[in-house]
Amino acid sequence: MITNKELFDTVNGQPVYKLSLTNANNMTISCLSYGANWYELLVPTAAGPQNLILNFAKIADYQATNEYLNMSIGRVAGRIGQGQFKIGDHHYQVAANEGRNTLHGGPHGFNQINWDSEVVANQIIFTHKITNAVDSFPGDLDVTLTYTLTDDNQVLLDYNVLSHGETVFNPTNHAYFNLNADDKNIKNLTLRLKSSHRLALDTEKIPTGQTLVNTDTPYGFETQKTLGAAIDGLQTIPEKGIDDVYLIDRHADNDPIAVLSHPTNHISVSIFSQRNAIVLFTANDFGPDQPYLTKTGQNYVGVALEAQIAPNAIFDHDYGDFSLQDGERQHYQTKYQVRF
Ligand code: G6D
Repeated sequence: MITNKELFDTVNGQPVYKLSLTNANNMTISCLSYGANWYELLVPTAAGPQNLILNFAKIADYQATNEYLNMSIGRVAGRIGQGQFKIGDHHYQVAANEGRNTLHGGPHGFNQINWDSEVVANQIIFTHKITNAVDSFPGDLDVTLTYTLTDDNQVLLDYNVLSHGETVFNPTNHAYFNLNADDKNIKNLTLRLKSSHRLALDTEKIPTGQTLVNTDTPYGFETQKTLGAAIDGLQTIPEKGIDDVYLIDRHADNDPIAVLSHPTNHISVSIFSQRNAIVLFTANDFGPDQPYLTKTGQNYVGVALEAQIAPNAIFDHDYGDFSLQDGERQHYQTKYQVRF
């Protein structure tokens, strides 16, 4: 395993490092300390290394958008209505950053942190102590985010925390994938999801607590189909694409919850997770002005697949419970099997 750590940029006068790993098959991942960002997923091709995820050239570009481009997301992925929730009988109010609601951990979420970072053996390790005083969530969290690259071409994302005081924790990664070597958007890619239902969302994209059937609708991916077929079938709704929370059906540990494939170049990414939801977001309104390094800014430039516990678990424990008590540890893992 080849490792590297180098200066990438600065943020608020602090160094932002780029850390990378290359395995025995010449597959590389790299990350940025800012946002514990997944910067590159490079596979070898006849034309040279191909990045399967989107990225920018400098930190200012990440700060200029609200796309959370390939950022680590936490304490809590998704939206918390009016930033309000309960743990037991305790009511909490956290900072809003999307109107009256809290999106992706609020204005001081994981994506805003310049993490302590090191690369050791086949792991890129990010650490940080997140405090209530900074992000307004209850309790403090000792957080370790680890990217592991294996010689089986797997990328493992491990989230480990120790809670000081009760809190909530439901992290994800906001990587946008595009498996095309040329400048195509994602409409030609195929997707299969282990999901027959999704959460109903209100006009602010807050879960209503109801579920909707995906089967035989443009949202259905139980059998592999192109993202374009789904997107074209949704042009009459305001979103003009998908930005939804898919509930994962019961499945074996070695069954992927999502498989994203290119129709011809043999490249695919299979996602494995034991949590009960995955957000599918098809970048529906990404304009031409975004300076991605490998793609022209365009609608549907990438597809985000964000494994997590269903966000409405924060108010409905029928969908899970991502609260932690004082002194409690928690670990989640998302695994990406890459084929090329
Ligand atoms: C939009 O609604 C979507 C979110 O799901 C996504 O995470 C974000 O853009 C980047 O707010």
